[in-house]
Amino acid sequence: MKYDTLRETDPTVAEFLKAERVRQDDTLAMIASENHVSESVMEAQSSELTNNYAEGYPGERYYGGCEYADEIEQLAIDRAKELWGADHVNVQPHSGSQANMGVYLAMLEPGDKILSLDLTHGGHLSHGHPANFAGQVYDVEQYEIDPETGYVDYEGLHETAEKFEPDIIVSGYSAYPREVNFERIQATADAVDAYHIADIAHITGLVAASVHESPVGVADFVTGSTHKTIRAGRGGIIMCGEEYIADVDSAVFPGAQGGPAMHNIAGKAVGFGEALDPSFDEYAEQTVANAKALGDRLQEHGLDLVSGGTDTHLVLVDLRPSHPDTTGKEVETTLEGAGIVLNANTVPGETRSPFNPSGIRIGTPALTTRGFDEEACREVADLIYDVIDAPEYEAVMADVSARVNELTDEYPLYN
Ligand code: DSN
Repeated sequence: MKYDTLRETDPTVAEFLKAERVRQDDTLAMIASENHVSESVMEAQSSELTNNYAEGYPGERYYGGCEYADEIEQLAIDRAKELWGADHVNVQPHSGSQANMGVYLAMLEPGDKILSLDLTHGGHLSHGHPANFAGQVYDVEQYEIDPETGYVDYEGLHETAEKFEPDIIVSGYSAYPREVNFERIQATADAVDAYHIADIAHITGLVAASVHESPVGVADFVTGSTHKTIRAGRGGIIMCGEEYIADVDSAVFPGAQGGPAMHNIAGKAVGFGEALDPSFDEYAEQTVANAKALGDRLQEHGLDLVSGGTDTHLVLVDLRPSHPDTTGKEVETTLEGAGIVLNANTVPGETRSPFNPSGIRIGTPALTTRGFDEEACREVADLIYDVIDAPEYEAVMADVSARVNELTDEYPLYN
């Protein structure tokens, strides 16, 4: 088969892909769930494995032609086990949500009870929101963030668990800046005889680098996505102890999914290999140091951070105390105009709507991949503050855009 480049066969798509590459290169990606994978991970993800059907697991496939798929999936599994110290890892979930679905399917019957953090307090759709299958199939009760402290209300969680008697408690969050006390939540799960899923989607990389407490060996199940702080191929992952292997594996396939996305699993293998290098620990430490520096600087400007700071890769700004008339969506839109991309986010005790909430979530994983250090992140905090404080001034927007251009040139993304 003659190889024609995408530019030759489909210049329209090629042009959009090029534009996306330029967009990523020329803007500051501060969406806390995003990162920039290496070109090696991208190469693996765009490999011939996209053609392959490998239903089943290494050595036990329903199709021929899987010898290299077997090698690669086993490598991804072995590297993941080494990274997180898990007894068993399933690397097939197509996403973090699919990973959660796999555990629910493995352990719950329809109508069983899930106790999880409210989405507007930093939870996730797949933890039981009514718009998601988890909220439709299971009976869901939610716990909250303590509005005074900005930390998980562990006591409230415990009391709710005693009353609700859940089958599963979900910990791990999408917009929570503080270290999660997995052991405390496990104690509640033990007290009410519930399973515990720790969804570490956001902090997979921080846990792998021991920058955040690990729930592996504490919670019954650990789920996550593989393209956020861990910076591997896109998708999900489930970790569990020996006793749950058969249930989890059969829930993922054939329970929830058909053929695994082998090209993404190759990307996972490559990214996990990169994360096993000691330099990854430095990256994870720097990501957190950068978030702290950014958060401190925003506070010096008078902005209010939920929980007063961060232990992780993100900060959550509640705009209401400092800028009561400014919404998160307005800030998201104006900042994007200046080349800083982040997302509007609900805050605990939200008084607006999820579409136009009162906060912004700001993450440092992608900037840290580009080489940003604390000083550079403090400057980014200044730029963010300038836009929040004076979005109507064209001169401010022009200055911030110009400085973003200089920073993206100073810290280039891909060669
Ligand atoms: N959508 C992701 C996030 O931004 O947190 C979680 O799946």
